[in-house]
Amino acid sequence: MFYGLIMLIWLNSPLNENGGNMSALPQIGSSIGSLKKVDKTQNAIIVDYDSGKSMVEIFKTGIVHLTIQRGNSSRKSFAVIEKPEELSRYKVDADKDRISVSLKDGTVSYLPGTMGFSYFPKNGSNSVALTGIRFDDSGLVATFDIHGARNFYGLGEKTLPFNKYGSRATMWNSDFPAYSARLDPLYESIPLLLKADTSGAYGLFFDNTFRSAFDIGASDSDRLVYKAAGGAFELYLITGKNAAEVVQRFSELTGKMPMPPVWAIGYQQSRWSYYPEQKVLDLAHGFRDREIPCDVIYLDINYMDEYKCFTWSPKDFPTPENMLDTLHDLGFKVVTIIDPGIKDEKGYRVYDSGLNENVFVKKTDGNYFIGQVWPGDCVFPDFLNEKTRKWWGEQYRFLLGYGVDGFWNDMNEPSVFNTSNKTFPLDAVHELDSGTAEHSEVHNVYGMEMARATREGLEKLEPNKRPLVLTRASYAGGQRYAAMWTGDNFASFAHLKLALAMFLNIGVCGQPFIGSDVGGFIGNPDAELFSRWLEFGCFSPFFRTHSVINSAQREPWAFCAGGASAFGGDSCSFTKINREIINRRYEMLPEIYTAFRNASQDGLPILRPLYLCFPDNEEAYKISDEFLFGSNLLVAPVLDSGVVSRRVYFPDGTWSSIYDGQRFESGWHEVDAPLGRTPVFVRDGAILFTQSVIQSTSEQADTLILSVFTDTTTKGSTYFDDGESMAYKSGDFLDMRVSYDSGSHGELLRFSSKGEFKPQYKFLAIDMVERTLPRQGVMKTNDGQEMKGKISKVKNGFVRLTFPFSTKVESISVK
Ligand code: MIG
Repeated sequence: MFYGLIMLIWLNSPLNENGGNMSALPQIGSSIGSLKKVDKTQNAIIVDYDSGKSMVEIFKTGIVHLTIQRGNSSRKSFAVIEKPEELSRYKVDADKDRISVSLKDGTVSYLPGTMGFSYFPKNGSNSVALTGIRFDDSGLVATFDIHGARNFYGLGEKTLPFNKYGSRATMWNSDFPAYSARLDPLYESIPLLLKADTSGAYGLFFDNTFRSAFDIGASDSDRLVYKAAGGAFELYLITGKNAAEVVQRFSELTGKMPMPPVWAIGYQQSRWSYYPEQKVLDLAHGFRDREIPCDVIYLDINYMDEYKCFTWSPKDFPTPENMLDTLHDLGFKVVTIIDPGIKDEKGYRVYDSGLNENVFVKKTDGNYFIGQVWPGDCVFPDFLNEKTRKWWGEQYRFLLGYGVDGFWNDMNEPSVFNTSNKTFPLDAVHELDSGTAEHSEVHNVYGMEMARATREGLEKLEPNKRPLVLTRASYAGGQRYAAMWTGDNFASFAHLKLALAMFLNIGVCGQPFIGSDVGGFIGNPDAELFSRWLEFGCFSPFFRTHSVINSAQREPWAFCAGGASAFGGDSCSFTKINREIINRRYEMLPEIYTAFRNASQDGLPILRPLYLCFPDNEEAYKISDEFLFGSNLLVAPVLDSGVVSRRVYFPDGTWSSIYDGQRFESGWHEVDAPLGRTPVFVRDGAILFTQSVIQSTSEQADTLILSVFTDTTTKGSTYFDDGESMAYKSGDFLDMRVSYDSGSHGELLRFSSKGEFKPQYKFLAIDMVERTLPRQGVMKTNDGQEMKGKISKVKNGFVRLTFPFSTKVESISVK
């Protein structure tokens, strides 16, 4: 409806090519008065109006921040961690008529008189201009001319089409079990819109935490309309030479994912709920007995006493220490769920202490807001302030004391059962670190601030351990605190497709650590759907099977004939297929761990849309059913039932199947995809780092395998550290770099490593393209030793040379 209203307000005057002719635009004096003065401080240009102000700042990464607001008070961003630069470092012209900033990739102008704002990229790609803004009692409305741009991505967790052009989207964290395509909004809000096509890219980050809405060419084909229900217009224009650079810069602005513990990237098993204790132990033995690898078991709400946070059910978990000890001995980690609702019950220690410290959210009348969630009537911590976050962080001492390894924050949209809006009253009062805010202003950051409080608490309680926090709700910047999963999906192929579509767009919004409930949360997948989803999960950053209460058993061995009988037989082919898929995750671990390391440093997603890596390829912008995993792998998951092959688009270069070495040139090809073998290809020229199978990351694999996917020359690298402590931050890691060269002298691999960490592999295997002559390999170490390699044949046209593993390896020559 409000879009109709906008049409009345909007004027039709695109900027001319010089970005100068704003005269046809209306004055917005009606909403914040007329221009008074323009001031330049060290870090900002500040423009005063009768009843508002605007401000221009520059961030070093090529980002221009424009604020336009009513009134004078300002709010500190929850998302942005970067500081604005001194203006003197840039070419800035500022006077009353025009402020312009020249950046490497283009020019940004702001006209104080009309509030026109525009970006002209240097490479001649589409410009973008704010052509009107208006504030009134229902918030703000801003309209942009998008000048012919038709590819927009990002906006976080949305089941809208891959390309957001032509869509409307809302930002309001919402709990919608069994959501469907185009149902919006969902659990998370990341208001970053990424324009990207072969001509260039830019990002528009709207850092306003009120309910907001986007209309991306849906009502008017060349306009983007943005509306927020309150607050200031806070736009970060992110420049860059292509989408990857824009995404990297956004991650500089909002922060990077910290390195997770390695067990958090293994396979994880969950359901609502595994209980009592004995069932949990049986589950653990179920994996080990069948030799199906698994790292983590999740305990959903039934481990608690009457769903009360930071308690154990005395009936179902009478000896949690013993259970945790046994699970740890079996090589499992344990993650427990923690919701925000604290049972309103005198005598319950968490409630009493929270009351004492005054940490719960209040209504306007000063009484606590009480809402129903799992424990019944609950109060809710006000994670928006430091005192509450500290208090909350401290609560985890209880579960850590029993040996719990990681934490899963659910229901933090926040979701409430018995209020009409399914959340807190919009005028509930939050105490911020400075000042107070109504719930309507901070609703979208409540979940992220809960995850933050959890992480900060864990870091304080166990400073040398990397925490795993998993969250359902989040906001821009949430990657700093927690991994996230896409909530209560459904067991269908349609939902499997939605998961990928969401991942591709969440990834470019700065959050690399994402996953979906494998198999679909609600409903029961048949064996085929489960295996297909497991195949996709194997190449999802976060890899966890989870299902709703009363669902059929969902262990990898539960899909044999006779249905999903609990902990059923083992000889069936589905179990074999599922074991092979999970084995692959563990074989790929060096490659996956390296992808995490890279993401934690460069901010690029782990699961990447094709256009991010092939910005000049027109087709790459349309492909929403394939992705790149890290920098070497192309994955084309099977997303339809009843098929054993699919069409795959291969971007520039040559690609080899990881299963049979079959090579594909760029373009479209029909590719075999029998159940269990999601099509995965290695980029020509890559050196792939894999390892022999282990049952969990608590085991050391025997063999590190380097596969050289070329017969000319190339380079590759992989990353190792202890996988759990913070020691890597002070240099205890190993960055293993390898170059490969082949010529008349034979073949030569040279190793040059950075860092002191010593992986404990026993063997180093080198897989190389097979040639007619049998070859001999000699390894030299930097302490003068020489060792001969053992030759064996591996499949797919590869020959393998095996050596004892040594971090002292300098070179391997093959003749
Ligand atoms: O109201 O804890 O998305 O993963 O199993 C449902 C029970 C609450 C929602 C989560 C889901 C979890 C479930 N929770």
